[in-house]
Amino acid sequence: MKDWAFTTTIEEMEAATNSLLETAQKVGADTWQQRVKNQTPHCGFGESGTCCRICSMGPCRITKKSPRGICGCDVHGIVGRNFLMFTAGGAATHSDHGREIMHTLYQTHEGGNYQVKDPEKLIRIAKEWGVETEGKDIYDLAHEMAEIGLLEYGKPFGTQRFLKRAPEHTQKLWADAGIEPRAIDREVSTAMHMTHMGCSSLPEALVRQALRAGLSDGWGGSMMGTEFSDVMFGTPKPIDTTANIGVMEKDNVNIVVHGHDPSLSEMIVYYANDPEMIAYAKSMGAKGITVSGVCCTSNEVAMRHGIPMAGNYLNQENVVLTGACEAIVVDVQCIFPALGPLSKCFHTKFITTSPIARIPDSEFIQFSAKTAGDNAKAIVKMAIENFKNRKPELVNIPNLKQNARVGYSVEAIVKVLDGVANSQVDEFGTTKPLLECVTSGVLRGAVAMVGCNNPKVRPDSAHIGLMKKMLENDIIVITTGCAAQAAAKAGLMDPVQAKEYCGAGLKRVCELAGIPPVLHMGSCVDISRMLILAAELSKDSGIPISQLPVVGCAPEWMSEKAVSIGNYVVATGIETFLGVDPYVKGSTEICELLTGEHGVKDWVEAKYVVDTDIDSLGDKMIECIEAKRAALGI
Ligand code: MSK
Repeated sequence: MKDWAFTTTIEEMEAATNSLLETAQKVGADTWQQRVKNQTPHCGFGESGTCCRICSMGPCRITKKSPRGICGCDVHGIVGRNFLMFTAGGAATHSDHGREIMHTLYQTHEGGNYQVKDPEKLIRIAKEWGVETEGKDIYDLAHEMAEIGLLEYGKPFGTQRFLKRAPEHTQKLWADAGIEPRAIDREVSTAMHMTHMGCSSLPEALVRQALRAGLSDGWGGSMMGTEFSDVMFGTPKPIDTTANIGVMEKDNVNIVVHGHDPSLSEMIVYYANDPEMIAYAKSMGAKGITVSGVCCTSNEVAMRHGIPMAGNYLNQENVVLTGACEAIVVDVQCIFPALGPLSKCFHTKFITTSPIARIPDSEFIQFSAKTAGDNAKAIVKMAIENFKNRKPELVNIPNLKQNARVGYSVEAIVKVLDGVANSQVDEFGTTKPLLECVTSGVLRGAVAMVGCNNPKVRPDSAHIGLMKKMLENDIIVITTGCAAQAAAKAGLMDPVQAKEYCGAGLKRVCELAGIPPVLHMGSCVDISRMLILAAELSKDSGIPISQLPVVGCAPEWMSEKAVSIGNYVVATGIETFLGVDPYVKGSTEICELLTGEHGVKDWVEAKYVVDTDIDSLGDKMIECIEAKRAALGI
């Protein structure tokens, strides 16, 4: 066993949380830890997916005594419909994020709040989409691309433009299975239509549409969200930052950004660095301004500006409990409504900014692309003016902090690895050096680890435990979302120390390329970066994605988005390992379709593996990678 001396342990993180929970008790604040106790045990019908409430004849619950709902739907139809609705919720959410980004792109102009920071990338995508770029003003091109991108949501005919990025083999599988996503909104609407009372109850049809809706997210809405965020805010490059609750600074005004859409946080970061604002903070008795983040908004600004990451999903209450948070500013998704009453127990301003996420007990400052600068300035000012309201006796910032190198977009990964092998890297480079590491056995394979925290799993223990296991076995980890923040908090993205924990092969790669063994690829929508990387590896090697020694894993997932992600990762040909059950165990037929050898596996050459025993899940991932190597004869 390796000595993991330099990492922050789960026990240390829990001790920090416990010290914050003491403050919660002192001020009478409610916390998720208490609410989990109040909600336990969970409803068995809900957990197995066997409760149907899509019409008002029920709700119907399936038992041995009552094997069908009032309409006659059996358990497989009910579980399948619930699974599809869950997926549709996730696909809609991710894709609407992408849509907002396209609207922001439409507002870009020279000298404006939003500008084109990566014109080469915009031109590259425009050429890919067959849009004339010669002699065109970059902002005219941005607006044209924004309109075309927005039409991907509702176009009457055709399939998603980005599908062409997939290897031909994958495209053919999708066509043969009838799951090529058409307009994004259509796939979500079709899913909701199919699950309406009196429509589909055939398990196979429901699962097929779940894959299709998922693909409309991964290769549609999410991919647009990622690609055009890069166009506006810059394509991430490796950058050093810090992670864990100790990034908040006692003597500074602390602003915490939380949610997903980088449009807001980019502006907050900009104004928090404004000398005028820093001077104002000093005039209010602070030493400066610290912006840190939670969840995927944090990932976005960490990747592009090195903004420190205060924590992940189940740490969102912790930042308020420090008593040193002047403002928690949120955009969309993964925001606990609990932040409203919690912030009232402290001096913290809880600021909501999106009409999509209206939450009681918050101050609402509607953020829009047109007024973004003024909105951000007002928020930063509000936080500064709140510094004087702190109650010093409640301030407790646990001293936990790790160094992390983040910012591994596909472009950055290709550049660092190709750069090791070739001094001349062309426009996009190649994944061949990475492939050579894999085929030679220096690296055994790769795991894409994604997803949330879920109180059903000891927070971060599955992410960190599995990552350590992979590193010891020379398996490189690419990661996004709250899984990425778990790694950063633990120290697994420390570019100096983390390589010491790897097997000899992975350690050598890290030393040669100057990378940590766990690569931060961004936020939840940035899982689309992983799809692009898998596609490039497949095209560069001539090996179908499903045969590459690569697996996906979401050991602590919780959201609808995660199910949509799971569906598009599986549908892309990547075996996906879950540590939390997706509410389907009530139906043998749905389980068989998702996890059996002759369900989705027959259509897309990959399936789900569900195991709530995390150690056993890790063993299965390694077995799967080794089996793929053996099948390739490497
Ligand atoms: S923030 S969806 S808790 S990864 Fe993207 Fe984290 Fe999951 Fe939200």
